[in-house]
Amino acid sequence: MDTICALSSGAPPSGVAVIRISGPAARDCVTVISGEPGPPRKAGLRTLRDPETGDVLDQGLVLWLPGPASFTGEDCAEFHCHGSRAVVQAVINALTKRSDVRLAEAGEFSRRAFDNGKLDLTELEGLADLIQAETEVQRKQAVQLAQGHMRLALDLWRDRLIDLRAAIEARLDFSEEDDVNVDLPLEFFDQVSSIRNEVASALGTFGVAERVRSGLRVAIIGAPNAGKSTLLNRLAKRDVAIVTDEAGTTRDVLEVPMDLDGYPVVLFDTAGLRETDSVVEREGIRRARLAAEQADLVLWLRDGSGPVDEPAPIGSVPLLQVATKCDLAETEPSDDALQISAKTGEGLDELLLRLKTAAAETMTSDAAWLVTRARQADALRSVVASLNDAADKPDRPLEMIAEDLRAATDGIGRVSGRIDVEDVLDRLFGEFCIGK
Ligand SMILES: Nc1nc2c(ncn2[C@@H]2O[C@H](COP(=O)(O)OP(=O)(O)OP(=O)(O)O)[C@@H](O)[C@H]2O)c(=O)[nH]1
Ligand SMILES: [Mg+2]
Repeated sequence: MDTICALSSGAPPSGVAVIRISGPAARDCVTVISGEPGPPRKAGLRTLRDPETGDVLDQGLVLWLPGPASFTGEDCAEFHCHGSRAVVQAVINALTKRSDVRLAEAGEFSRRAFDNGKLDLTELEGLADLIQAETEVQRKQAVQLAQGHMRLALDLWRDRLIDLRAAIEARLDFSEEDDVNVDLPLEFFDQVSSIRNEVASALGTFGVAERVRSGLRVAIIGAPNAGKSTLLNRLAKRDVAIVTDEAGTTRDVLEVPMDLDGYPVVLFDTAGLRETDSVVEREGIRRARLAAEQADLVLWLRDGSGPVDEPAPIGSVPLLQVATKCDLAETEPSDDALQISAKTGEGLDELLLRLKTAAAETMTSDAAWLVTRARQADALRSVVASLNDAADKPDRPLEMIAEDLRAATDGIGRVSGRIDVEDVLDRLFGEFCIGK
């Protein structure tokens, strides 16, 4: 097994850089670069030297993290040195000059942790999400997963299923002896249904988790010149979209992620809806409609200084009516649209509050953990289907019920990564950065 190393902290230059090593040569690497390792898991200030020339490379903290009590389960070490390109390069060069050490691939440390049974697949997925988390709600969801809340539930379900299978096996063995009653007790089927219900209720959290990962999708829709792009720029606090007083300025759908008090929200600015002969604008309008249909919420904007135009409903997507340019309006509006002015800022706090409330409604769950990925949901659905058969068709041969329970256990195993995972792993580790 190769020893791997990588820069695990962010791109240089940075105050401090963390270079990570994992594998059988980790201890020797520490020894030749910074002297005999100190006590495990205690940082020591050392001079780092080129093992061949003895040149001083830098001074920094060295951590010796012997396996199996390490992240990967192998012998590991970390150099915390100054975060310049040159220092990082020099230390990495000193390591990879050895024939038994090479640069790690993306996610390779995590892959070793998985291979050594340190983490299951759901914990890895939690880690991947944690590294990519941009808002507080995303962080919380990822931490639950990374800390093994789902793993624990899966392990318990699996244990219970194995007990139930054992109960059948015992009866199958006895059934050759005629005087033994081989019927399963009612309690057996109660157990099966109760596991099925727990898995089904966990599956119900998938919608929430999906929103947390992708953010609440809010499409800004309305007639040309309603002030859509101006609002987007104001909320994004950047000049993202071109604003002019020409009708039909925006053509492409522009996407801006926002963090609303921890809730992830993605705003979509779109082309103004109208009849037009321009081929480009028509394509823009087609995309605007699509963005509206795929949104969780549509902000229907109209120029509040002009007459009221009724919004066209967009499928079943909830709609919030917004009257813009209220700084120009001379009379009170005749409908109950939310009054805003991107120019003076009036009404924007209220708008943000409504967006946050909508996000909170779709992203709040009482569950201890959430099903966060389609992969997990697919496997859990197959578990529910197998348990449905086992619970609802008790009058079948014991072998068939045993087979349903085996399929359910396999489904659980697919979620936690005990079986059938090579393709999933390759995709997942691609999401990690090098050094994790
Ligand atoms: N006074 C005032 N003018 C505004 C306000 N919001 C937008 N405008 C002006 O309205 C005009 C159109 O604004 P845009 O943001 O480009 O409108 P849009 O809805 O994106 O238009 P299209 O991209 O063409 O569909 C610009 O001249 C803006 O400066 C506002 O709150 N107050
Ligand atoms: Mg625009």
